Amino acid sequence: MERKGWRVDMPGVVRILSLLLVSLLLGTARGLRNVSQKTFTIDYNRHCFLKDGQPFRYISGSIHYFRVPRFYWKDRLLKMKMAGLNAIQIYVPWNFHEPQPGQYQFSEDHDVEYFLQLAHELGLLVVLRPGPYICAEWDMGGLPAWLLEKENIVLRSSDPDYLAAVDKWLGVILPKMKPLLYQNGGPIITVQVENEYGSYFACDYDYLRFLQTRFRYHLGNEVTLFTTDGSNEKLVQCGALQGLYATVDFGPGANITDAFLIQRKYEPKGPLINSEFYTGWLDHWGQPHSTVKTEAVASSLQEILAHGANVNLYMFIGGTNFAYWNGANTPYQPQPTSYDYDAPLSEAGDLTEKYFAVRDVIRKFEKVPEGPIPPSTPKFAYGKVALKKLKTVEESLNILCPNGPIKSVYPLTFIQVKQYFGFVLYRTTLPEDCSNPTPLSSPFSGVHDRAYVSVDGVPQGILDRSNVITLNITGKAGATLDLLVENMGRVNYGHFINDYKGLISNLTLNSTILTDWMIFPLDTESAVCHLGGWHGSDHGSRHDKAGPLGASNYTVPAFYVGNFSIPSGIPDLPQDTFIQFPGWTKGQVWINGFNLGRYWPARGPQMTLFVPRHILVTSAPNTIAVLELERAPCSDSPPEPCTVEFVDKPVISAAVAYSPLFQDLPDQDL
Ligand code: 6DJ
Repeated sequence: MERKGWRVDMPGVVRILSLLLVSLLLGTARGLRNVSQKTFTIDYNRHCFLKDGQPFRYISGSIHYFRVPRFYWKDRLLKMKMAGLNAIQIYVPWNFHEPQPGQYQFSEDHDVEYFLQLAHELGLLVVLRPGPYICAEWDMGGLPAWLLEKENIVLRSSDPDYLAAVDKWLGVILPKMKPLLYQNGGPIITVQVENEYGSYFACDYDYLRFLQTRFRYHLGNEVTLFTTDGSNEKLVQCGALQGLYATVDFGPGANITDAFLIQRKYEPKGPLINSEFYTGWLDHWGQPHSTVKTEAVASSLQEILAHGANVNLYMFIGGTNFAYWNGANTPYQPQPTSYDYDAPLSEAGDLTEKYFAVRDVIRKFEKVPEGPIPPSTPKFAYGKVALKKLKTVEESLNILCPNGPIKSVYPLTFIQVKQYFGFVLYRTTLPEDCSNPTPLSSPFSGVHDRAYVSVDGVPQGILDRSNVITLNITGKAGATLDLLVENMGRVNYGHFINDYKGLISNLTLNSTILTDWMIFPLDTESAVCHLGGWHGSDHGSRHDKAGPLGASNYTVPAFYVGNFSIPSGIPDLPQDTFIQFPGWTKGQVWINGFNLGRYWPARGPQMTLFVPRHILVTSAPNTIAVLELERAPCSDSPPEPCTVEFVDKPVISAAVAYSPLFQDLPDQDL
């Protein structure tokens, strides 16, 4: 065959073509090999996961990066690795990352991508649970409070307003997670959709289908999506969906065979998975600290692993509800600052006997890494620090609320004044003379959650969502009535997660509705960061006015400050520590502007708060600011100082004191 100027050499063509074919095949094979190096799938016949084509089971532990300071992320992850875990499980709390609509936080302690990168570098795989709802004893189960701006929104359902907000959020978080999927070279092996959805009243499959579609859209078709529900058929029924792999959760008390049989009803084939095996349990203020025996955890874990099941230990380290992040159960019972959970690693990251017992069980089934386990961090007792009264909340309104109050005939909720956490002060005047004790009431139990009441600066007592809806007050007509209302954490579980805060219904005085309110949303965070600017303080010179009979137990809410220096000449300081509040009642504490959380020794069981060393400085004195809401221990006569004390051991399981205000109500949802 000859064409003009172009001679075709047939054998040569064949050679070139065959070369091309070979390299094409090789290339494809190489490509395939690349893909096959990075796959994480389910083998339905062999009832297991396949990692890069090989049978695999995960033994993971829950850690909430939002409950551990970034400073300690690596230490905790390394300890998890050394326990023999091959994976970690995390939630992503939406409200932590989107505090205001469209305003995102992903840096510093919020840098979830960096956290996952650290896990990856340590060789830990990741089971990702991005919600949008997470439960987790976290404010509103991770849903942002601003969702409640649509008053009748049905959360966790296919309510269009809810879906629109979810869709936007998933469009932010899931694309960040996609490159971190296992098949894309990252650590994430599986992704959970929603969380224990079957426990929620709505049972809305359209909502689950919506989530499934959006997760697939953002993450692709390869990754295994799953659901988790309590090991009870009724629960799994509303939580599971075709196309999402159904898993169960249960603790050491459960019958393991029965629990996995529930999973098998929905997933006849594939890996057995307990997505939350409880190493401990959550706490509430006013109830004894929860513990689960090490032996029970160890023997049950042993049995789960002997079943060949995959398991996640919830929690492996609980951590801390810093600032205002704790959630609550219903009937209203808020959770304390510590989320220790009686887990294998303590709140402060310390190794416990449970840690070693769990490790001993794991090593019967899998290889546990050799080498030293990072030791518990040293703790230091810095001792007592005297605090002085700086100003009452009322005296500090210009600093706490620089834009002034919002005026409204009837009270507005926190959401209506766009304050999501902390405190709002509600002020009006007494419309009638109350020289005799007169009932101030919230007939519909609309004080969410606790109001510290004063008249002309004289403490009157407390109104409380769960227990006290009426309080007798005294004062003259025209006197200033103040209610400092504390949001003690939004309900995170059950039907009633639409938890509005503040005065959510009218107050009456002697059956007359109180009107004409001035509402001060308080910016505690910037105020305590600028304590230097609190001029004109009388530094405790002012005597507290006495309250009416029965109210003398209270002082008006006030800020107290003090400072302490890290001793010199002692190596390796500053170290972690715990702050305790002898004689104090209830409040909030900051060190160097870092909000450590709520203290409530008058109720218990938590008596000390964890103070991680990275917030302490050696170059200058450390500033402690305390907002005491009920009664501080100091007084002029007899002279009694206000001191806090730094100790080197946590106390989170003290006997609980049931205040006379507080009755233990039967559990509704738990
Ligand atoms: O998924 C939930 C976790 O985030 C499961 N769970 C844990 C965490 O909240 S209470 C403690 C709970 N579920 C409520 C059902 C209680 C019987």
